[in-house]
Order: sequence, then C-alpha cells, then structure tokens
Amino acid sequence: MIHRNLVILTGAGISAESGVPTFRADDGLWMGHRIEDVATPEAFARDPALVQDFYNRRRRQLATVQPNAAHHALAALAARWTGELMLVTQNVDDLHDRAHAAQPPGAGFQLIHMHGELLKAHCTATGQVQDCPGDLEADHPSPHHPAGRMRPHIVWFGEMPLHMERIEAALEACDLFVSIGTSGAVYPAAGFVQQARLAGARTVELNLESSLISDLFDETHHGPATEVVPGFLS
Ligand code: BJW
Repeated sequence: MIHRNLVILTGAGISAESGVPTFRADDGLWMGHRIEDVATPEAFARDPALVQDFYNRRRRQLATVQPNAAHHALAALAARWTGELMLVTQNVDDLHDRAHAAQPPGAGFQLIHMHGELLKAHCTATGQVQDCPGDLEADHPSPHHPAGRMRPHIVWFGEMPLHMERIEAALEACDLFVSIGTSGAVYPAAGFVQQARLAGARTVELNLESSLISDLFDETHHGPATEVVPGFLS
C-alpha cells in the first residue's frame, strides 16, 4: 500500500540522544522534583518561583543541545513527502523546529507542539503567547493585561493539550501512524494509536524498548531513535 496521509507522534525518547533528559527514566528529568511540584497549575499557584526556576534551567539547557539524526531524518522525510504529514510532538524542546529550518518541508506538512513550547510564555489573563528565549521571574508581569502574569507556555497535568481538533482530524484521515520515543504513559497522546487503528491506518512504534502500549501497534522496532528512525524512513 502506498501511504499518503501520515501522522507521526514523537516523545522525549527522540531527543534523548541530543542530551535532553526523558521524563520517566530513573535518572529522568524530574529527578529531585516531584512531578506534582512542577508540572501542574496548582504547583505554579503554590510556588511560582520553583516552577519558573525549573523551566528557566531547562531553557538554558536547550541552548546547549542540537537536533540528532532522528530529527534530521524526519525533516528529510517532510522535505520529500508529497502527501499530508502531521508531526505531533509532545516535546517542549525546539529540536524538530531547528531540523526543519535546515530542510524546508513540503506544502502538506504541519508541526504541532501539543504540550507547548519551552521557548514561549503566555499571559495568565488573556492566554496570549509570546517568545520567551530567556528567564522568567516568579511574578513576571504580563505586557498583555494588567492583572496577568507570564507563565511557561507548557501544558501541565489537568490542562487541555493544544490543537486537539487538528490532531483528531489528521488521525481520522491517516493511513500510516508512527510513534517514536514515547512511553505511552500520558493521555490523550497515548490513545492516538487506537484512533489511528479505528481509521484503518497501519501503526508502527519505534522506541528504545517496549512501551506501555506496544501491543496496540501492528509493528514495533526497538533501538535508539538515531538508528531506528533513519532506518525505518530510508
Ligand atoms: C528512547 C530513547 C532513545 C529513551 N531512542 N527511544 C488520572 C489522574 C490525573 C490525570 C489523569 C489521570 N488519568 C488520565 C489523566 C490525564 C493526564 C494523564 O495522562 N495522566 C497520566 C499520568 C495518567 N493527562 C493530562 O492531564 C493531559 N490533559 C488532559 O488529559 O486534558 C483533558 C482532555 C480531555 C479530552 C481530550 C483531550 C484532553 C495533559 C498532559 C500534559 C503532559 N505534560 C507533560 C509535562 C510537560 C511539562 C514539561 O515538559 O515539564 O508532558 S508530562 C510529560 O509526559 C511531558 C511529556 O510530553 C509527556 C509524555 O512523556 P514521554 O514523551 O512519553 O516521555 P517518557 O519519559 O515517559 O518516555 C520516553 C520513552 O522514550 C520511553 O519509552 C523510553 O524507553 C524511550 N526512549 N531513550 C528511542 N534514545
């Protein structure tokens, strides 16, 4: 079968070999922090300084890493793909963006950051988004509204992921769904494979090891993303 409509979901595993820690490994990103202390709206209300500091450190760390062979292989695919290709990333880093800037994608390409972006912030009063390349203070005033404060443009637990309508539409229309470097622990992203299956798509998982949802895929290929992604896409 020739595939035309492709949805690719990526998670922290695709950026691991660039030096960005994953979430659920023993030495993962939240080592030293309980997830509830940093990645919920309640945590931000309780201790904005802790939460801003956590994201400030990750923004600084992002400046020290580069896209890897897996990001570049996806960018090369997007540059040559003549059908629809939606790349949905759960990652808040900008490594896909940088890889695609180096190899401009075709007209049918969309990149969606469903869990937000580390290098953006939004106003708590209006929701307006702006670039945020550097640090934010705990009580950073909003330029958009006198009552607002700027917060990381990140989807925390209990908040609605971004662009869900566009993602659902692409899943309903897709004939190939590929999941890369995600544990299947967080919804709604972990449910995308079932939605793609309902649409009749072939489903493929590329991950270092078995994930929580490996059984739901038609095919799984295990190994580091810098090897299995270029290998699968070539
Ligand atoms: C490699 C590799 C290499 C390593 N090569 N592979 C019960 C209570 C409360 C809430 C819920 C509940 N049940 C369900 C919920 C909902 C909740 C949820 O799913 N909770 C679960 C914990 C159960 N979800 C939400 O709240 C979401 N919102 C929501 O549901 O809104 C309502 C809604 C209703 C209807 C429709 C739609 C929505 C929001 C979720 C927000 C997630 N945010 C985070 C934090 C972002 C902030 C930050 O970055 O600081 O996003 S959580 C964190 O997990 C982050 C990630 O994007 C996400 C997924 O993690 P990921 O990418 O899978 O990473 P890991 O570390 O888990 O896995 C890495 C994988 O890579 C592993 O398998 C490795 O083996 C592999 N790997 N090295 C290839 N080199």
